[in-house]
Order: sequence, then C-alpha cells, then structure tokens
Amino acid sequence: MKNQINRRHLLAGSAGALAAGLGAWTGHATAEAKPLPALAAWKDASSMIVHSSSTLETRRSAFGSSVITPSEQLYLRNNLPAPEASILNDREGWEVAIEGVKGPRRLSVRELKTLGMETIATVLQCSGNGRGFFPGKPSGTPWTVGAAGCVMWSGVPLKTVAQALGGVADGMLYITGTGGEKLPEGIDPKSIVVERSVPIKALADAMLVWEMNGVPLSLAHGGPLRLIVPGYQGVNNIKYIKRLAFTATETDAKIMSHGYRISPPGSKADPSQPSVQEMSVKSWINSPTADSGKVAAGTVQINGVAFGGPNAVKRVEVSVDGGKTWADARFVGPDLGKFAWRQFVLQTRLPAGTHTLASRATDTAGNVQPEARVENASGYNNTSWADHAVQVTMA
Ligand SMILES: Nc1nc2c(c(=O)[nH]1)N[C@H]1C(S)=C(S)[C@@H](COP(=O)(O)O)O[C@H]1N2
Ligand SMILES: [Mo]
Repeated sequence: MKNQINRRHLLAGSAGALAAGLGAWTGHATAEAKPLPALAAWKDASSMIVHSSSTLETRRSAFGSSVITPSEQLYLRNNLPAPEASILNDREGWEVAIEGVKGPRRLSVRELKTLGMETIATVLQCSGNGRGFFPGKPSGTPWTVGAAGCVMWSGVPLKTVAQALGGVADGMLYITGTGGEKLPEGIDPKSIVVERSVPIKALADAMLVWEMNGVPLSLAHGGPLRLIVPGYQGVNNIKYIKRLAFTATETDAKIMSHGYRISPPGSKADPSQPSVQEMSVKSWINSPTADSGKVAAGTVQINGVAFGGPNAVKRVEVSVDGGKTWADARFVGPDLGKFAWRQFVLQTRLPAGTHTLASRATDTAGNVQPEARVENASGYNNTSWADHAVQVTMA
C-alpha cells in the first residue's frame, strides 16, 4: 500500500523515469498493480504478479530458498471460473465417480480417506511458464518463471483406489480426469470442460489429494479434491475432480484435442501434435536477479531451483559469463523426492560491473537443459537456459 502511494505520488509528479527506477529497485511492476481476486485474497500480495483474476504469478524474488513454496505465494491458474466456495462446506461429502475399473462407483472424500494415505512433494508448473521469454509473444499469459512452485500434497494413491474397486478394467490406456466447474448452459460441454487424459503409466505415482502444505486444500488450488500427476505439466493436475476414468482413448474434450499441443509456429493446434504431458529438466536462478537491486561486489550466493520432471535432477551448473564457462552448483536443503525441486547454490566472487548469470540442470537420465527454446505456436515448455539467464549489476 505504502509503495502504491509512493508510486502514485511519483507519477503525479511527472517523475516517470524515477518511478520506473523505483520499480526495478523494489522488484515491483511500475504499472498500477491489479488487486488480488476474491478467490485468492488470502495470497501474499507483495509476492504475486496479478496478470488477471484467474492468473497469478509468483515474483522471481519471492521464491526463497526453503524448498517448499508457501501456499500464500503459489501461482494460480484457472481456465474456468472456480466453483462456488460453498463446495467446501462439506469437504468429506464431495464425491468423485471412479470409472473404467472392474467395480465402478462414486466415492466420497470420507471414503477415500479410509482407503489409504500418502504424502508427496511435487513441482506444480504451468506448461506456459517461460512463455514471456518467447520473442514472438504467443497469446496466453506471459509468465516468466513464477507459474511454478514446489508443494506438499496429502491424499490417497490412485492405484490404491483402483485396487479397492477391483483393478483397472481391461484395455484401458489413459487416466482421464474431469474438473468440477459448473459449465455455462447452451454450449457444448466438451468445448469448455477441463478434462485431460494422461498415459496409464502415470498410475504409478498419481494421487487424489485433499491437503496441500499441511492444510485442507483451498478452493483456489482445487479443494475439496484434486488429481495430482507427479512429473506432468500443471494442466493435467485436475482441480475439483468429479470424475476419474480409466479410458481406452484420450478424451475428445477441446482442451485435450485442440489445446495444450506443441504446434509449429504459425499453425493451429490439432490432435496429431504432441500433447503437453511430462515436464522436462529445467532450472533458473532466483537470487540475485535484476530485482535484487544494488548488490555489493564480492562474494555472492547464486541461488535457484532445479527439477527434472519425471526424473530426479542430478546436477546443476552455473555460469557467470552468459554460458561461456560453467561451475557445478551445490544442492541445499532436504531432498523431498524425485518430483520435488532442489534448491541449488553457487558461492562465487563477482567484481563490480554487469554479469549474465545462467543455470543449466541435468536429470538422472542424462537429459541436459538446452540452450535454446523449442519454438511453438503457444509458447509451451520453455526450458531454455539462455532465456532464463539474468543480468545483475554489482556496485
Ligand atoms: N478443474 C480445473 N483444473 C485445473 C485447471 C482448471 O482451470 N480447472 N487449470 C489447470 C492449469 S492450466 C494449471 S497450470 C494448474 C494450476 O494449478 P494452481 O492454480 O493450483 O496453481 O491447474 C490445472 N488444473
Ligand atoms: Mo497451465
């Protein structure tokens, strides 16, 4: 609030350039910040970039180094208006229809809680994270790094649920999850419903969860019940899940057939193109960045996050000369499993002047984060280390 007043004051005083400088210094955008939407009014406003009422991004400078992303700082992305908050009045009574098993039936959260319990840490990342670095400005939210977080989930493994209902029916090749949003009347539900299919191999790790970071799942993040598919892109983690079906084919919902496809630049999405499924190895630096303001020349701790999608991350290298030379960074903090991200740090000395800092991760399968992004029409899957490099000025 104080910042906003200062900014208004400066702008009113026609000190636009000074205001822009202040913006860079504090890490806050100089354009008048949009307020948090009601759904996420409980978020930490100073940590978030509000793109729209359904798209909130975590500031690069807000990630911290303690591995887990606090719920108040986690990004938000809703393709449809969220359901009424009243669906949380009876969390235990929320039902999901389990289909494509030998004994299909509806299960309440109350019943799911009797079947099993597991806790897992995963990276939740929108497939459009990094879109803001595409020079062609693809349509969609121009996320830079903050459409991602590392979160703890508690619930029941999906394979336990399937076993309890007699096992997966023969011939099923996909897990199809359907979101519980209320759909507008008069239009084909398939054209708008959030319904995604992932390959059945995801059953090894998938969970139905009711808790995030130690508290009952908020409405913003999919409460009362959410499907979590570890290692897979954000869109596959269906919130307010009301139907979980093992299916022989992918859903023909538009969000699957003509959305979230890796389409050649300038082309339209179609079902023959690769779908946004597993994530790829990626890392980026969160400190210092241009947002850090003036950093004193001398010893610095270059800190960031790295993850491998379906594989654990094995190695992170950091460059302080724009990628000409690299040094191995050290992992810091606890290892929360292969689907979590790792914090890394490189301690080094940086003299006065401007430096280009980059990080490059390698996963346990030997995949190395690439220098260049793969161009595609919608700006998905940007893992380019060059795009994620930061310039810092040491004084
Ligand atoms: N039911 C439902 N599930 C959904 C979505 C949605 O709009 N509705 N958005 C998806 C997308 S695109 C992303 S990136 C993640 C965002 O999760 P978050 O808002 O909890 O960060 O949820 C996914 N699951
Ligand atoms: Mo997303």
